Amino acid sequence: MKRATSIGLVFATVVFGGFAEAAPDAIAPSPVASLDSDNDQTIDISEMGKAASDTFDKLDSDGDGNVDRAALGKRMSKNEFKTADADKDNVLNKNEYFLYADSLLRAADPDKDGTLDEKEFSTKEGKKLLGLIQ
Ligand SMILES: [Ca+2]
Ligand SMILES: [Ca+2]
Ligand SMILES: [Ca+2]
Ligand SMILES: [Ca+2]
Repeated sequence: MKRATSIGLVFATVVFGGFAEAAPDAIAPSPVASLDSDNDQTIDISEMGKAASDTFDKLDSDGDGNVDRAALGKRMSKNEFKTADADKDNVLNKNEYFLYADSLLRAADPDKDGTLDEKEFSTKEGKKLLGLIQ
């Protein structure tokens, strides 16, 4: 996994080399980088939770602490919404939203180290999680 990551980085550096010279901070734009506030190349639960919380607040435009399925749009299918809506009141509160994101994080984390790297984010669950929290 480490090997694959460094090959990916080399590739990205070559591809984005031109940009990197102009803007050193913008090397290899990736979904992980945009969420990785401590820059360890992985997303842990607190970074995920922060992104989920920000996104939830954005979706909850009336600020009542709930989002309905329409507000989530393509982020969740009908069945996923049902699964996430633990108390079956047809809206998700932040806790339900977070727990669902957490279940995706765990599903996308086969090595169970509690963090997702770039490769884990490219799995089906990882992509779903990214779509949900961004
Ligand atoms: Ca991190
Ligand atoms: Ca609301
Ligand atoms: Ca609910
Ligand atoms: Ca992992």
